Amino acid sequence: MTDLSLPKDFFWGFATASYQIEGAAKEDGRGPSIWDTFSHIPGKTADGGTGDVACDAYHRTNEDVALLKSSGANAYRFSISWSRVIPLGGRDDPVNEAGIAFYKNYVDKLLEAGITPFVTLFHWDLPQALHDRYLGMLDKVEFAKDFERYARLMFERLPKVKHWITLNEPWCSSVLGYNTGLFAPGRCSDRTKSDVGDSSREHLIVAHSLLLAHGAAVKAYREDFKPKDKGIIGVTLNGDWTEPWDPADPLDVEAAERKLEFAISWFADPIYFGKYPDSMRKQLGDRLPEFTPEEVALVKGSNDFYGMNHYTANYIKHVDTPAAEDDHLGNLECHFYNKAGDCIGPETQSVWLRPHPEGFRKLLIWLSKRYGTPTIYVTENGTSLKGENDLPLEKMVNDDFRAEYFRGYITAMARARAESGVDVRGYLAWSLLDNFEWAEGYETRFGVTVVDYKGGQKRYPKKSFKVIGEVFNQLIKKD
Ligand code: PNW
Repeated sequence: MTDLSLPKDFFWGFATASYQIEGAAKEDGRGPSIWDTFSHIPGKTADGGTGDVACDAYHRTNEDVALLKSSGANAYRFSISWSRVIPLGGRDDPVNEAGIAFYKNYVDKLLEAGITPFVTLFHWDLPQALHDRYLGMLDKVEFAKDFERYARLMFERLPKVKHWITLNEPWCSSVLGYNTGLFAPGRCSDRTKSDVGDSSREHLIVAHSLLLAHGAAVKAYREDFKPKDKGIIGVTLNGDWTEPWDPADPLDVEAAERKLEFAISWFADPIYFGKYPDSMRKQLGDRLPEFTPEEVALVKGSNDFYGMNHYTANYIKHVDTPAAEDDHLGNLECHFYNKAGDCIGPETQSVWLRPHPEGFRKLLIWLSKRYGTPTIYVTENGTSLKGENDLPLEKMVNDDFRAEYFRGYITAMARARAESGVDVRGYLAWSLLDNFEWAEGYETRFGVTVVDYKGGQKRYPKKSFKVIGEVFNQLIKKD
């Protein structure tokens, strides 16, 4: 048996995001984000849910830090609401000191509790004013400048933060926001869903802008803050593992690899190699933007670490017809069953998510090989549970399915590290709390803690909350 132990300085804990937990949407000068607007449009979220109140985390700093501390975690990932600190978002717009004070206090309280903050600057909640002003991420020049100014403000005001994440899952901002239209701002070519948008192009433009904004923020940090503050900065990318539907069919094998490139390398190749993957150029032609030499200089080499969000896996089947103009997958089909009839994993509450821990191990190795053994922080991993929201509270806390998910996934990660030399140094489970699950509203829960939305937002740790701590306690070396 290989020794699966993790080093003493391994970070583990939980993750959240501002719009999903904070609430206090109009308090202390916060301006609206595109998610405030979108979630208030009838029909855009499953249960009509919005982030107006969410988990009321804005008013519960002490309670939530105490909860974290009781878990034994030594790290916590949260995101900053851009429109809480710069209500109109832009580089010449006023700063909201009350918003800054909230995050400053959060960081101080975490550090006092011995918990290292991992701070995300942009977890999808673009200030609405920037969307109104110049269509937000569709304008690469304006967006990158405004993002850089916002990033600088946070670097300057939160010097105790040593782990910065520029963007969360730019794939989701791009594809779900501008191609399928399922997420804010909901733009797409389907005129029954949106009056505006072009699903064949806009997501590609948005992705390019996000990469430039990431590059600009990293450059600013490295030049003007890193020398004195000594922190590190990187981007967080999502990506599911893929297996060929028919492993004997070279076209399925190729399609499985292509799916990884369309989802992950779309962002990671520019960051590590300075160009988009060939498979994307081949399918998308000149709809895929080109990097100018100045842009390459900004984006290439802009990761101190790779932030990895990972949840699930799919079987991939190639298709013989030419790609549709609005295709974002790489002209292929995703399946839960393969040719032999094997199922990738059991159902959850999320249509896109089925547990398959072996895929986590394989993807860690794939990333490590392709990108030259980067330092990896797993910035999200977790699951929903089929029907969890319909259970009474006493049953909701017994989330054995989720506890097993975490056991399987954490062990798979430890194996990738021990057996294959993957340089993974931290793991943050999604999520500390049940929260606003975007288009799924409050019907889908991802928390290791029940939030009793109807009972004064009280928190009740689930079994998985404890199990994650036990697993890391066993794995992390004591001396
Ligand atoms: C991530 N998909 O989102 C986000 O970073 C979190 O904010 C979110 O709550 C969590 O995963 C659980 O969903 C995703 O449709 C949302 O493939 C949707 C997808 C992937 C990731």
